Amino acid sequence: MAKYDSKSLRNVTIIGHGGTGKTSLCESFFFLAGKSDRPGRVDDGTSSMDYEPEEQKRRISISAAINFFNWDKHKINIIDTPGDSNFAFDTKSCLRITDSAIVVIDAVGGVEFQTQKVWEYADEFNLSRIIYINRMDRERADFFKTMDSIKEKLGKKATALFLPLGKEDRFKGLVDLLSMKAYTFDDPKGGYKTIDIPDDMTDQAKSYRETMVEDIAECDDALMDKYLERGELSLEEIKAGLRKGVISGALLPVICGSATKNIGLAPLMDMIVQVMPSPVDRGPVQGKKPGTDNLEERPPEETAPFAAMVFKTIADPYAGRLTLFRVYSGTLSTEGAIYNSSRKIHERFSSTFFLEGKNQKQAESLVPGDIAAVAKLKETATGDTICNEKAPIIFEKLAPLPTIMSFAIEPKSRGDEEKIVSSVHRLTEEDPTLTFHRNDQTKEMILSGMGQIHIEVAVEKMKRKFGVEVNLNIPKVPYKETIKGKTNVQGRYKKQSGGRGQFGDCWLDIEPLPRGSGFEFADKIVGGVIPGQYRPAVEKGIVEAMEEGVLAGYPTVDMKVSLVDGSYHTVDSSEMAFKIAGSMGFKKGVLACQPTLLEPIVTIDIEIPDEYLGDVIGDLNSRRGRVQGMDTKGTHQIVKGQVPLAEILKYAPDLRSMTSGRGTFTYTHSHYEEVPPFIAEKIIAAYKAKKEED
Ligand SMILES: Nc1nc2c(ncn2[C@@H]2O[C@H](COP(=O)(O)OP(=O)(O)O)[C@@H](O)[C@H]2O)c(=O)[nH]1
Ligand SMILES: [Mg+2]
Repeated sequence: MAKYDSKSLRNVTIIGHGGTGKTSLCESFFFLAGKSDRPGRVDDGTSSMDYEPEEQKRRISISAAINFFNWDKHKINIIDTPGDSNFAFDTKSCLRITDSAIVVIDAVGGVEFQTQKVWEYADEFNLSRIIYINRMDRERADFFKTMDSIKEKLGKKATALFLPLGKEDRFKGLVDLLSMKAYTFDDPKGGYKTIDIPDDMTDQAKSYRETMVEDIAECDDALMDKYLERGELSLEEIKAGLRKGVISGALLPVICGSATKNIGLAPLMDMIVQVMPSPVDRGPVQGKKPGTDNLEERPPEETAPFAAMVFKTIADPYAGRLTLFRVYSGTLSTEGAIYNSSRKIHERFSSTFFLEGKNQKQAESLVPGDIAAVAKLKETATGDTICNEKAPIIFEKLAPLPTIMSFAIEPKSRGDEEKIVSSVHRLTEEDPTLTFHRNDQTKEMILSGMGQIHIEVAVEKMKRKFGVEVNLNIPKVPYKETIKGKTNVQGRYKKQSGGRGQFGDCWLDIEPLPRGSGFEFADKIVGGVIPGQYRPAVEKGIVEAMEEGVLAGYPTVDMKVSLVDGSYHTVDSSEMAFKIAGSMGFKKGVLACQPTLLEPIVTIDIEIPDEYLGDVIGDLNSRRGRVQGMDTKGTHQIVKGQVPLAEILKYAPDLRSMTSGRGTFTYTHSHYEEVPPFIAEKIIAAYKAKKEED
C-alpha cells in the first residue's frame, strides 16, 4: 500500500437497521475500488464481511467486520456492523472508535427502529454522518417519502445532495445538485457517464439546489453573509461549507443509490473522501491519567506518545486471540511489547495486521487513526487502553449493555462441564454482553445475553470453535420458602443401640421475619439445660435443613429460630445428636407455621412505540405484572413495572414478535413475594411427583 498519513485516512462505520444493505454496500465499495474482481454477495454467502458460518446460515451480520480500500489517494477503513439489536454492543463498540458513519436506510421501509437506536449511539460519540438511501431500484422505493421519514425521525437538518434519476426498476442514476449535472450508471463495473440534467427535472433540481445551498450556508455565518450578498456561492465555497458542516455535525447530507446494482456508489465514495473527517479533523481525544481523575489529551500526531483503544477481540481456535485496536496518537513498532495501562501489564506481540474481512494483511507501519490488530495477546480485553508506558493514559471503556435473556446450559455429553466453562470464558472475552455464572441455588450454569438469537449464536460458535455441544434450557426459577406463623416446637432425637446411645433434645421458638431478612438464630438457654458445646450444633442442624425446604425443596428464608429449652444426657449426647434434633424440630415446626413459597419479582422498563402500548400492557397484566408508571421518550413510551421472574423467562422473543422487533426492555431483580396459592400448588405438586420418581 502506498504511504499515507492521518490526513488521508477515513474511518467510516456503516450502521442502520438489519437488511438495509450495509454489507452489500461494503462489497460494492471493494469491487469499485478494485479490491475484488466481483462484488461478494450476501445472498449466496460470498460476502467477505459476513464470513462467519453463523452469518452465512442466517444471511445477517452478527459480528462487526473490518476492511479497507483505497479511493482517490485516500485509505478508507470500513467497519460493517450488525443491524440486529441482539448484536448492538458490537455496533456501539465500533462507533466508539470511529470518526464517522454512513447511515443506510431502505428506500421502501424508511427509518426503521434499529436505525433510531444506532443513531442515538452515533449522537453519543458526536459522529459526522452521511445518510445513504439504498435499494432505490426496488418496487415502491420512494426517495422523497424517505426524506420525509428522515426529517421526522432523525432530525430536520437532512439535506439532499443528489436526486434520483428514474424510479424503481428504471432507477438509473443521480442528479448532482453540486455540479448540476446528471450521471447514469449503465456500466456493470460501476463507472458512470455524465449527461445534462433531463429537461423535465431542471426546475426540481434548481429548487433542491437552492435549499441545499441555503442549508450549507446556514452552518457558517461568513458563508451566509456571502450568500445573502451575492445570491449564489461558488462550487468551491459550497464544497468547503459542506465539509465544514458535516464535520461539525450541523449538516446531514443525503445520497441515494443501489448497492447491488452499483448505482450512485462512486459519488458516495467521493463524498467519504471529500466531506468526512480525517482523524486529524476529529482533533485530540481525552482520557484519564491512570489512578486519577485528571484528564489527559492525546493529539492525532505521529510524534505524540502512542495511545490506542482495544474495541474488539476475536477468539480463534487456531490462530489464537486477535486483538483489534484504534490508534489515537503516536505509532507502534511492528513488533515488540505493548503496555496495557488498564491492567498495568506488558504483553509481547510479533506483528501488526490490517484486517480484510476474515483475512489479515501485515501492516508495515501505523499512523494515528489506523485500525489494526495484533495476535495472541494473553490478557488484554475489549475496552482496554494500550499505550506508551512512559505516558500512560486510560480511555473510558464502554459499559456493556444489560443482558435480557438467560438460558441454563447443560453439556450434551457428560464430563464436558470443564470444557463448557473454558470455552464460554473465551466467548465472553470476545463478547462482553455475554455473561456466564453458576446459580448457587439451582446449581445451573447460566448464560445470559441480549436475546434468544444472541445465545443461540453463542452456542453454535461454541460447537464450531471449541467442539462443545450443549442443550439450552429455560432456567429454573430460584423460588424460596418461608413461614407466616409462629410456633414453639420440640426436636428430640433418641437412639438406643447396642453400645453408646444418641440423645439430643431442644425446644425451639420459630417466628417469621420481614422479607429480605434471611435467617436469625438466638441462643436463649439459661442455666445450662443444654451445655454450651451442643448449642451451635442445633443451629447447624437447622441451617442445613433450611437449604431444602419442607414444601418444595427450596431454601427457607426470613425466619427467626430461638433455642429456648432442652435437655441432655451425660453419656449419650453428642454434637451429632443435637444437630439432628435441631433439624427435626425445624422441619416439624415449619409445617405448623403456614409455610409458603416465595418467588423473585423483577423491576422492568419496557420501551415501545406508542402504537403497541395497549398490547404490551395487556400482556404484562396477563403475566401477573403491575404497571407502576409511564414515561415518554420521543415517539416512544416507557412502561415501568414489576413482574414475577417466572413470567418473563421468554420475554425477549415474545416482546420482539409483539412489537415487530421495535420494543426493548431491561430488568433487574427487585425482591421476593409470596407465590399466589393456585400457582404454588402446581409447583409443590411437581416437586412431589419428581421426588417420587427419584
Ligand atoms: N434490490 C436491492 N436489493 C439490495 C440492495 N442492497 C442490498 N440488497 C439486498 O438486501 C438484502 C440485505 O442486504 P445486506 O447487505 O445483508 O443488508 P444488511 O443487513 O444491512 O447488511 C440482501 O438480500 C441484498 O441482496 C439494493 O440496492 N437493491
Ligand atoms: Mg449486514
